[in-house]
Amino acid sequence: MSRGGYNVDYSLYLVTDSTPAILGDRDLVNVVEASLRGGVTVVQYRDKTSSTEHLISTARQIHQVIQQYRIPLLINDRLDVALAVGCEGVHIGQDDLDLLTARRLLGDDAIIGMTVSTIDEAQKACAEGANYLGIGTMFSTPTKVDTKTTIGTAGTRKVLEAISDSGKDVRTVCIGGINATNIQRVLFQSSAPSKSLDGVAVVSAIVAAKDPEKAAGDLLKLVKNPPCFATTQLLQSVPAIIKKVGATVPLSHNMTNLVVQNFAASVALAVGGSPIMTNYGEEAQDISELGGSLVINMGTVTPDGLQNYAQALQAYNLAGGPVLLDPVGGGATIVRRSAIKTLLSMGYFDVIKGNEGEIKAVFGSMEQQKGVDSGPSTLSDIEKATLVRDVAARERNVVVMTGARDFLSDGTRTFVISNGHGLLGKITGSGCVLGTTISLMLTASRDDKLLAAIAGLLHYEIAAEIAATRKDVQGPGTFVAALIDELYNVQKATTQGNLQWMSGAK
Ligand code: 3NM
Repeated sequence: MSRGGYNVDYSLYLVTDSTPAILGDRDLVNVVEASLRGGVTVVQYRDKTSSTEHLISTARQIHQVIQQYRIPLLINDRLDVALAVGCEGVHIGQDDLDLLTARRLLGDDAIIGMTVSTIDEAQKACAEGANYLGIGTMFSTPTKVDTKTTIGTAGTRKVLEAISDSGKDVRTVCIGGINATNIQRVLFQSSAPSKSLDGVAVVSAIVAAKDPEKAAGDLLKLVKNPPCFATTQLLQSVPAIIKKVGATVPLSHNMTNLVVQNFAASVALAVGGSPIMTNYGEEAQDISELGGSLVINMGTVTPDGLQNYAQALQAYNLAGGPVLLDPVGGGATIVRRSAIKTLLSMGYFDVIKGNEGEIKAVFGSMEQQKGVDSGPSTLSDIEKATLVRDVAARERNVVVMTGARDFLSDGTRTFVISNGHGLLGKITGSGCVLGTTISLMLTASRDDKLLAAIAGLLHYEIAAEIAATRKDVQGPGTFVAALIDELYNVQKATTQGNLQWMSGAK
């Protein structure tokens, strides 16, 4: 069984119901077609009572319609029906066939979703290779009166938190009693800092609606646009920063390591800047007067290098140009620990960006970092937030700590950003070129460095998400090329006003 090569968008997941109380006397296939016109993004055919013959015939008709929309059809519970129809997968409940057997029968390409209500069920489903989880029951609902438990938004959040470090890219929707009135607050209140819902699943809000097309369209709009109560002033200002970079084409001066010079230059161009890659301190004064920003990346530090950095840092501090420090491998060697101390004493960095090991080294921790990778995290979310806040308050600047979730603070305001994609961890220099991206944003948001860091992170990580789901991306190699494309596309779409910024940021 194949998922048809579709990139599954779980934003608005329709579960069908054929009972007269919900469907009335309408034709299910017509109702599904109307909801597809309205914008549902996944359909699950669920019918607990009809004959196998009827199930197969209806599923076939739905599948024919849905294929025109390039979205997947999943069958509730009945693998035999899914196989007979050749659709994209199944949804199974806790009392149905077990996941491992379903996977064996349907193959690796099939989409298999599972209903979960508890942390244990969710962790087990993740471990067994579910593609997505239907978390519920959110609220009691007349559509399904035999639900075992209602867990509300707080219970959903606990499940999301528990699976956030599963190491698997498992998608999530919630289900039960969700409609146009509560959909936005459900998404907002259910989201954990570490993992958000990918969408909502509904039955009656669409199937029982007088006009399923309009109902689906209205729900999709609500899912795609974060509610007013969730938006912050900062987030609303992000597109303007990105646009300004595109309009002003600032110089991006990178004193960076040998490994990433080419990649960083390409990223600077894609994001809207004009790169100059030189590690020679003597040149810095002239360059610093051209209105750009400087990245000091200690990736391949040498005694000469340190002197060059100091010269450039001084030039930029005097000229007023922003400087970003990337203390690569800061906790790996005595030389690097001491280099950080020297650099911090020599001048001012507007932003310090690093992984957990590096930010710990900036803080002054003597913990050993293995190479330039951060290694396994030893800090809880609260400890990470406290660390970035304390270092930023000490330095009076902005500190960005990257990871599966990024923590950033200006000493007063502290944020967590959950965008990005696992493939960023599989390519060389992904952190370094993020530094280049943020440094360019600093030229466009000189008064609010935190806003610049948020803009840079979001531009970069949303581009990574788009790149990672492109059909032509087969792994880390093709991802690099796609990432550069999408950084460029995000810049272009933002400048043209074609990107729904508020719905992409997590
Ligand atoms: N599964 P409505 S709740 C099909 O908790 C289904 O697993 C649930 O219907 C679960 O959107 C449910 O009309 C019914 O409330 C949801």
